[in-house]
Order: sequence, then structure tokens, then C-alpha cells
Amino acid sequence: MARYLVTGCAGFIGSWIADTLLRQGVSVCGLDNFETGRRENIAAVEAAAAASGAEFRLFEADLRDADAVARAVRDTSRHGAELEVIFHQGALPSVPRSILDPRTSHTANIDGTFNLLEAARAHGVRRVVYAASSSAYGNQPGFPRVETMVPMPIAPYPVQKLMGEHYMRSYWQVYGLETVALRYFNIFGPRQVPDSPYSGVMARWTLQMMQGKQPTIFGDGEQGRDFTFVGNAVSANLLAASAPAERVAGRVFNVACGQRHTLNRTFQVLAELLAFKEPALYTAERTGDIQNSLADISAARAAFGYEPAISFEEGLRQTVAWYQQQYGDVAAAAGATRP
Ligand code: UD2
Repeated sequence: MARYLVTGCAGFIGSWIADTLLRQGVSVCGLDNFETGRRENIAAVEAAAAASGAEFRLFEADLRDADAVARAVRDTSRHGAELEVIFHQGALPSVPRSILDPRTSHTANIDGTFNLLEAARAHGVRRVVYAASSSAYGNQPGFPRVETMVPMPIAPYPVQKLMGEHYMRSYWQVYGLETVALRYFNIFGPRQVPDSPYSGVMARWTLQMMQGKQPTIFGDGEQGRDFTFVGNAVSANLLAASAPAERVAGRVFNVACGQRHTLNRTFQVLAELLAFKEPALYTAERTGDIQNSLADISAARAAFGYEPAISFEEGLRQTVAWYQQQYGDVAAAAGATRP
């Protein structure tokens, strides 16, 4: 049986990758330090393991701790069959967080990725699939974004994520470790943290609307994003993990839907789904923000058959349904205390 390790396994995307593999009956190990990951996501992953009978093991470790990362990779390899693929989702995300505290995200994202690659190299791991960021493109002209464009990151976070891509390519070219970088375009869906100051916009607005709070739009709201449902990102990861090396190793791929939605429009769609009647509050543009984002996804299609099977609208419906189920009590309490 193939063996997999998911870093950031208690996080939003990592937990869905682990969940999906386990439901397919594949054993998985996970690594997380719970800095932003959540115990309830691990409970969901464990439930997926119990449902299929596949094995799940968690290493509680920080990616910044090289020895702990090496131990996790070594123990995953010894734990039954050889460790084949690492899905490296663990990171300290958020553009604004990296602007406020660049050192902390630098160590998690750059040192952490380096530690992971070193451990993978030392233990003969076949492939690493890396969570890269569309923010690497920056504000340069030219849409849709194509992987051949020269990256122009603005904030520390995209710089760090781009450094990880370079390291990925280097470890393929120098050491023959098969690495694939997936540039995520604004992934949203169930399990995205909605109540942190660094939450992605979709999760944040959903919870705010459920609580009857007016969401804020930074800028005029005409900035656009290629919002992508998490199920599409999971399928891109699994396809990239099993594609022939000659098609994917050492390469970078956009993972998106290939459609741009403005924040104003996104607000309207969410407000309709949640029967939220009030307007958004507008405030100043956010420092370090990019204006627009739209991907060309033909490279991922051609290399490993990626298709964004779940549309923006369907993804939003599933997301809203999940938040209503998980956060219904919080929303009801907020309603009860409002005058
Ligand atoms: C970037 C990356 C994304 C991922 C993410 C990690 C791009 C295109 N994408 O997402 O791939 O790496 O960082 O965090 O750069 N906004 C509001 N009101 C709010 C919250 C956000 O108007 O309450 C705006 C925000 O100013 C931005 C948009 O919504 O224009 C999306 O913000 P976000 O933080 O969800 O994600 P973004 O685009 O920084």
C-alpha cells in the first residue's frame, strides 16, 4: 500500500486531503503543530479513518523543528510500507499576517519547507506535492495568469511561498526528488477558519452574515479573485501525486477555476444564500493586496487531467450549508443578543 504524509493535516486543505485518502482506504500520517490547525479537523480525519478501516497516525510537530520533522518522515516510512508522497500543506498563511509579523511566517514557510525537503531527501521519499500561492504573480499586467510569467510577489507571504517553489525545483534538479508545486487561487470551503483576523474572505463573510454583522469590503470591491472550492484543490493534489514524473516533476501549476469573481458580486451571492439584507461596509484598500486574480488552468489539465469539477456557485452552497451546520449555535446566540 502506498504511504502518504500530509503536513498541515489539522488545517483546512490538509485535513481534506487526508480525509479523502482515508475514505479511499489509504493509510495516512499527518503532521501539525496546531498553531493554526484545529483539533476538530483531526476528529473528522479520524472519523474518515474509522469509516474505511484505514490507518491514521498524527505527529504533533512544528515544521521549524528539523529533528522533529525528520523523525516524523522517518517514522512514517517505517510505519508499514515506504513513504511515497508528502503533501506539504503546512504553512502560516495570510498576506496581512506576513506583513505584520514577517519573521514568524518566514520561519514557518521557508525554514519549514526546507526542513521538510531535507527530511524527504534523507529518507528516500519519492514525491513532494507543495501548496504554492497564486499571490506570487503580484500586480503585473496580463490575464489570465500563466505559469510562464515571471513572478512578482509583493508581500512577504508570497515571497516565502515562491521561495518554496524554487526549493522544490532545486530538489528535483539536484537530488532527483520529484516535486510538484500547485499555485492555489483563493481556495474556500468547509473547515476554513472563519473567526480569525487572518481568515480568508469567504469564510469570514459567511460567519459575519450568519451573526448579523455587516461584512467589510476593503477598497471598492471591484477587485476580483479566481475563487476555487477546496474539493477541486484536493483533486489537483491527488492527480499531481500520481501523474508520471516526466509530466509533473520540477514544475509549477495553477490550481483554480479559470473564472474571476469580484468581491462585490461575491458579497451579493453570499448575501442571497444567507438571506442577509444589509449592505457591506466599505473601507480603505488593504496594504499588500493584489487587484486581480484569474488563472489559466490549461497546464494542469494537460499534465494530469485536472478539472475544476465543483463550480463557484455549487462550492458556495456546500460551504454555506457546512457553516450553518457547524456554527448555527454561534449565529443563533448572536441573534439573541442583538437589540
Ligand atoms: C492570498 C492568495 C491566496 C492564498 C491566500 C492565503 C491571491 C490572489 N491569493 O489571498 O492564494 O495564498 O492569500 O491567505 O493573492 N477582503 C475584504 N474583506 C474582508 C477580508 C478580505 O474585502 O473582510 C478582501 C481582501 O482585501 C482581498 C480579498 O478580499 O482583496 C481576498 O482576501 P483574502 O485574505 O481572502 O485572500 P488573498 O487574496 O489575500
